[in-house]
Amino acid sequence: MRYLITAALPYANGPLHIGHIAGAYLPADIFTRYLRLRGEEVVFVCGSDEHGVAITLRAWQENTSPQTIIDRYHPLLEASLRRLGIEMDYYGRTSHPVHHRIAQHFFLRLLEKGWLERQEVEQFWDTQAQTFLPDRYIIGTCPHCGFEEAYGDQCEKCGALLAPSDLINPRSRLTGSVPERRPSTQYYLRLDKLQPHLVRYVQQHSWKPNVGPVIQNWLRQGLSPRAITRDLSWGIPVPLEGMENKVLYVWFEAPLGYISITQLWAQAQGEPQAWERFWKDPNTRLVHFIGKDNIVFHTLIFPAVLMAVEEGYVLPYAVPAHEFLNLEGKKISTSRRWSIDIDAYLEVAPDRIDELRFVLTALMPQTKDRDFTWEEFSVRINNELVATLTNLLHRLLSLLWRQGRAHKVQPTPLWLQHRAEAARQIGERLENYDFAGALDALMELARQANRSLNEDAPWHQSPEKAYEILLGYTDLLAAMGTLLEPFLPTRVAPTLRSYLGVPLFSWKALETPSPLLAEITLTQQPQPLVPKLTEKELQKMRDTLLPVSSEEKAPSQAAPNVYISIEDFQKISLKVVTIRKAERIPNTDKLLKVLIEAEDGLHTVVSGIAQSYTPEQLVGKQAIWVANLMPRVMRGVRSEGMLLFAGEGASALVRVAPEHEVPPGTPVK
Ligand code: B3M
Ligand code: ZN
Repeated sequence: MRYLITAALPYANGPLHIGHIAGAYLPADIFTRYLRLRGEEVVFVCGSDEHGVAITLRAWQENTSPQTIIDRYHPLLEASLRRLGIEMDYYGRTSHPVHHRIAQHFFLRLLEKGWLERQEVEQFWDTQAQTFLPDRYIIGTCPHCGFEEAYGDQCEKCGALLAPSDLINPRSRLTGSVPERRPSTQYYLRLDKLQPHLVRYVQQHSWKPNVGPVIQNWLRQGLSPRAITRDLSWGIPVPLEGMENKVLYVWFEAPLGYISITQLWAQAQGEPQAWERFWKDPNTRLVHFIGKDNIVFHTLIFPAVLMAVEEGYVLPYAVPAHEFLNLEGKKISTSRRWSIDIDAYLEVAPDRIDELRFVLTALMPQTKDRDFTWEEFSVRINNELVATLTNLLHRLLSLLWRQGRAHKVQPTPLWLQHRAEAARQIGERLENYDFAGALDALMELARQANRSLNEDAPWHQSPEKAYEILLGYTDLLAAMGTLLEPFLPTRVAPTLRSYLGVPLFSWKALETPSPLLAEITLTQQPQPLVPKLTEKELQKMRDTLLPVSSEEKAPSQAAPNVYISIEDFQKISLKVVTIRKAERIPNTDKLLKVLIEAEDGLHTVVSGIAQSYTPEQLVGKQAIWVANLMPRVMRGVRSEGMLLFAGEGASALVRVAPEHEVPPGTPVK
């Protein structure tokens, strides 16, 4: 079989975080590596998504151009993916002329084939910023639940799908001004007419349990025509006269990036036509790794476009979408700074890349959201990766080293069966996109070996018998050099192979119960493959990578640098309070329960400051209190509002207080 593997094209407006890695890039990489070991023909493409409002907005906030933003992030994204061992054949970008050409060609072809329709619509115009506003950059009051900060496409409070014109008191997120309505012309893709073809396509494929229902839901509601042009200056120009200042909708053109990037790959291979083998031969399996928020675009809209152009393109064979990875119980959000960025991780722990891959595979949100905690990170590394797997390998390697360099490979028939069976099971699970399950099958093989080694107890045997026992595990050691490769390819698997002086074997050989080779020759004295993670190391990672206590981070609607109106600011009630009592909340390292006095009596606030202040240092002091924050329960304590501290990093916070004491409850304005 031939495979074209893709992973969602990251927006070139910021770094990737661990959720992106666990949700798309890591599974795509594991899958690709496995298929290569099977000897399949595979190409894995990815690249930067360089258009769309997220990038325009970022540029606006930083008072620079979209080009500056993408030129900064495009190389960074590729570099960090590569350092994580994500082995893409080509990392492209959607600002490339080849991509622009393909996207414009697709648009014209859809027009020619009658799948597009022109519509006059009313859109919101920001008079201060002199730009049309995308739906998401308009906020206002939700007509369903009264939430005052609902976005123009959806209310985050009640979940209702909205159009900007549904909002009461709409205003621009860019400038806070009241937008004007202006007529505009857009092209719509007739998804309604394509629906019957899509229904057939969807029936002919099998979908993961977390993907199928999402598709069915869209189809049940009935697809409606969808605008594929936008009034924006940044993007791929609509190739028609009279459509100046309009660009192709990013979700129309970005998936076409998979095609343009395959073309660029083919060119780089010196075989410019090779891309067609991957896109136009029905023997190719096109597999898209994405996050759950991208499902509709990959399972319905992109296939619709591919079929509608009638140019013989293959359609996605599988769309293994992942759910979300949360962080310490809360949704990851870069704008709210509740995130572990990959670049930051690579900086703090450059030698712990396979360890991160291991944990993210074990926690992969395959069918439901999962949660990453530092606690679990360290337990998975020390108690599983090290205790079960790499200690075993190190133990075997060291025992052998003591006996000399060259050793016969003399597996028992039983162990050949175990190894072949495990390889089959890992492969089967990977082919079903069950990455955590595959890793577990690998760990089960290690557990089995640990048990049997402890039963054999070579250390209690005569030297000859002990050595014979040891030789029984040499085939397993050699096999591990390949079995680990899809999961731990940046350091652990290659180091193991280099100690043993063995090559990568084919997966088929691993599935066959006969010895992989006749002899191994150790090359050097083995060191532990994965050093235990120390408390100190963990603490450093925690402090640098996630400095803000989760409890402190109440979701804020406005991203940093987005202007808010004076009316919005006036909604926040700030008061000076006096701290009357403070105590640590048991079993937490950051939280204090603080009793404060305001003009109306005492209130309790849970504050993530225990690494910067002891309770004694606070009692009797004054602080600034956000009084009207929605109360919430944390660790069983009801917290009213929030105390303000300056600084970054849980251990470097400084209390903010009035210059001299004022009566408790004095407002701050
Ligand atoms: N640029 C990334 C995202 O939605 C988006 C994926 C495009 S895949 C063609 O997070
Ligand atoms: Zn609502």
